Amino acid sequence: MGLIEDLMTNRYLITPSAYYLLADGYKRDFTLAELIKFAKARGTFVIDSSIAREFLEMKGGVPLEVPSPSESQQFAETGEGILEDSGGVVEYREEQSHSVDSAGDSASLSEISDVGEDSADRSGTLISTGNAEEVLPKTPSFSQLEQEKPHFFGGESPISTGTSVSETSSDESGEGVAEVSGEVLPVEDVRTENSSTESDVLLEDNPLENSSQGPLVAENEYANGSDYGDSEEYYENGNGVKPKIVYGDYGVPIAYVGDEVLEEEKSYSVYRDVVITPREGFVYRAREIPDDWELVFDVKDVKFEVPKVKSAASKEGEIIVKVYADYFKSRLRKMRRILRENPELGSVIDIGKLSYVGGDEEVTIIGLINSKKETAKGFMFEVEDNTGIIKVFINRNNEESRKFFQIMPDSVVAFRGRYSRRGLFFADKIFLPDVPKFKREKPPLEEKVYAILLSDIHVGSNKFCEKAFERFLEWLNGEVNNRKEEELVSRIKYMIIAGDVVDGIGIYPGQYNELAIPDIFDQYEALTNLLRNVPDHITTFIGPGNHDAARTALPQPGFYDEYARPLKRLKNAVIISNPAVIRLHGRDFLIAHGRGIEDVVTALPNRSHHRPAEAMLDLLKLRHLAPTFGEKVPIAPDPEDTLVIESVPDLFQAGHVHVMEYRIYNGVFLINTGTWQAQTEFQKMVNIVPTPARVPIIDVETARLRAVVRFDQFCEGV
Ligand code: D5M
Ligand code: FE
Ligand code: ZN
Repeated sequence: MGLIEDLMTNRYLITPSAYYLLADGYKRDFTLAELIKFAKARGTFVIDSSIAREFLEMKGGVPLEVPSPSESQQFAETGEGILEDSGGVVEYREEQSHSVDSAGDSASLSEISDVGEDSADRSGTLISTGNAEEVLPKTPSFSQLEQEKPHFFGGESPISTGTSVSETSSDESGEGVAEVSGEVLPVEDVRTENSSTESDVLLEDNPLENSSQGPLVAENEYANGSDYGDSEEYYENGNGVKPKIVYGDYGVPIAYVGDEVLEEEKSYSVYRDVVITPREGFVYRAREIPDDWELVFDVKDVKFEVPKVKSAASKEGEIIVKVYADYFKSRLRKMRRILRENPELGSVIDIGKLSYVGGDEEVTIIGLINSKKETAKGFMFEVEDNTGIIKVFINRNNEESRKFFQIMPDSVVAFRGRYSRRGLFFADKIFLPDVPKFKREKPPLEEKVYAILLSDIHVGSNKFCEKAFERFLEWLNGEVNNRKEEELVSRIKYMIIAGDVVDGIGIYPGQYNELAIPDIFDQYEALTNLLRNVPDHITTFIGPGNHDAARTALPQPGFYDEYARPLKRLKNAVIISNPAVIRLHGRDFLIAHGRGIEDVVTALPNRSHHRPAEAMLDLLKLRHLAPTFGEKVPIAPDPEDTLVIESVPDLFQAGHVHVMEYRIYNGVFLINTGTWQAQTEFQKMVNIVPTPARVPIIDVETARLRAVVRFDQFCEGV
């Protein structure tokens, strides 16, 4: 056995650079026992290059000369040396990308509708309303109409480019109620006041705040909140050191050599002291309502077939090509099924068989959009299915051609028209997969039950709105200010968090400077410490986003266990994949982090990060969460496409863009749930203006918004 295996058998680890130094002499110049004895004497179980060098020195070997940090800096500058463990932080600087045409802002603002609905359901607007009578002094109130209207940047025009069916912008703001499909649905905007409320006092009075932190407090917290034990994987290796072992990809053990620094010695808090006790006597109706949830889709449950290649000697590249081919076949198959549900589609024919049909016969083809472009007379697409590729043309005088602006590269659509012998398909109708105009009614629920939707908490960022989040947790624990809020809180039974739960490390250039918790393990620890204050009867679903310790490419099955382990201690928390579908009391909630929105904004005209619900609608109509391959959103080479929106949800939640916005389309409620992070320097550069600390409360029965509770006044100046 080799040095690595021998060391691992003895529960010692070696870094690659140390291995490089020691491998040659192993069993020739020294024995395993000597090396382990040396490491043990040094009080470590990880043999790194400095231990290896000292060991070789001790043995009389000649260690490799490695420059000191300052020397290595010089080497680096002259490009002559090998930089090893210099410990320096590499600073990346980004060019200021583009300035903003701010003149566009206010002009467009009044025209943007945050809640549009399809014309079929043209029955009103969904707008937060004011109700002056209910405003009580020093209490959160149903405040003056506060439209969840993001600022509009970039001078883009909000002109609808899509079909008339979908793109109704509502000018009828100021309506007090939202009428949806005949029902009258009030949407309230609850804003917790900042005028020295009881809750502020409660925070300051927190007895644990001034007490010593560390083990004693930790014990308290177990007794007080969730009684989780120490489930970290530690082991005692006989030398008094209790190192933590984590497992990387493929189960390779990695040494977590973070020093065991007690919290009081750290320069940052992981919220051990945030211990919120439920308000005495507060009655939670939700406790009495039986749980009724089911994870109807989770990527972790999908059994992917291992790709079959010709022989074991196949090159890696071949396998990847094969898997992506399977991936797109799977997409095509699923999309065909969706499209065929549309009775208007007519007879569908394979592209490869077009030459068999007569030129005057009207047929339908279904295919992936390889490319699309505008021509002098209309629009040209290159469309592919399993049997062939064809160019499809639609004349610009045809109303249908406007759908060109809703079609993203690599999405699947259907064209109805005629095949010309010149190898061109002339379309006169375009079908997006879309969702049916009418939804089947679901049986009513016996009692009102609510779900709250969150995303992009970004714990660990120095822009994380911790005060607002703590205030929110107190609110959940019954620190409400009026009867209306009491009713809301009392019936909250579910909480869904759609990714970016922590800020992560090294997500974008310069991020390190904006971290309050510069350690990924501690970020999850901190999040857990906050979330254990969520009352036990609330089931919390937690999914990953691009800032999380999870696979970067979509879909994201979950969190990497070794980092997000603290989350497991939470009672009543369910880790979900990105995407996932949760069925709450018979209503399907499609939850995705929402990176696909970025691709929509890139690919389609007149789309903006500041109007995410509109981009979410584009995705819904294409029935795919990230249709475009090879742009901003990486897609994993799974043999099955799990990003297809296979069944029509009642609600579609996404986050990622940090702007809260919602709308209704053909009975589906679409909502982007904003963030708990104030504007970062990076977002300042790219002109993203977040709407932090707002909690949408969803009435599970209707899968519509019941109220928005705002904690953003606690987030100012973060
Ligand atoms: O994403 C927060 C917001 O920042 C979201 O609107 C996307 C945007 N974002 C993220 N990365 C980039 C890059 N590289 N360029 C432009 N815009 C970006 P979050 O995932 O929380 O960082
Ligand atoms: Fe985010
Ligand atoms: Zn994100």
